[in-house]
Amino acid sequence: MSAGCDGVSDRTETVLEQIKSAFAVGLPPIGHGLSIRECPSPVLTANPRRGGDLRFSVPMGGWRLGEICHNLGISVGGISTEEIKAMLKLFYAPNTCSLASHIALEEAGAAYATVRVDFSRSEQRQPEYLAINPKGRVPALVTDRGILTETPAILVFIAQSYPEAALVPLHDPFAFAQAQAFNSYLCSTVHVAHAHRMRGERWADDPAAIAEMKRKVPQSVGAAYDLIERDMLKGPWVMGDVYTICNPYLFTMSEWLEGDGVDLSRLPKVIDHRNRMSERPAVRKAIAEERG
Ligand SMILES: N[C@@H](CCC(=O)N[C@@H](CS)C(=O)NCC(=O)O)C(=O)O
Repeated sequence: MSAGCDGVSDRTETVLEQIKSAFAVGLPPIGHGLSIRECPSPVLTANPRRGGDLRFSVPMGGWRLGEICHNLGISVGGISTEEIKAMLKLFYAPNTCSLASHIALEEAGAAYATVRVDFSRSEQRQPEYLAINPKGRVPALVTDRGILTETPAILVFIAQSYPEAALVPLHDPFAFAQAQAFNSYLCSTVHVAHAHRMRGERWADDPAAIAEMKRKVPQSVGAAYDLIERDMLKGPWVMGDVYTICNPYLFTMSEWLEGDGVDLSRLPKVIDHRNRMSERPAVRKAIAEERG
């Protein structure tokens, strides 16, 4: 979905005032068009649109922006309030697995909003977020039909919702299952092995046991990556020449390799894949937005 700048109504300032009071935050004046981006603190800023799709990224609870606009009966950036309400909203935290879904949304050309969940303030365990995802984890994707969790499911949802982006072999049951098998392995084996480094308290109370789980991570994550390197990553992309939803997911996990203490020299294909991924505009954009 894209919208020109011309559609911003005269009531934009009124709307921003409403948003300001709704979130008790300060807003600078805006130029043509409207783009509302997240700031590190709970402050909204409005910037001139850089063209392309409407994006807004706001603090926790800010995803109600669409509803506020709807209640005010206005359109933002030429996009109808119904469209804003229907817009996908990704709850994410920087440097986590939610990056895979963020990249996939970009690759798909989806209209979406992002909402940062601040782990440093344990927002993932607060009632406000647990109402969105009772698992207390990111990612969570709010759709017009309900909320989705679990990265492999979200990635397939994105791929099927935007078939023109061809992010999965939709009409080839075997190839589709291969993509699912790869992503399932990342979700159920690689990610879980990685989590033993910082989330050992999920599985044990004894500090010695937690320390032991942490100590094992270079070995367990390394073994999983040996398999990916040797048997699963076809190259140049995961499934060969065709770019699929497996790639943002592998890239996201591969970003953790150094932290997990895995020897990169034994993973030339994985590192080549990571480097190539990091050049893609969608990847750059998602990362810049999460770190910005
Ligand atoms: N199986 C889930 C795992 C989600 C998950 O564990 N996310 C981590 C970030 S990578 C999280 O939210 N951790 C927060 C916590 O453990 O408190 C998926 O693939 O989406």
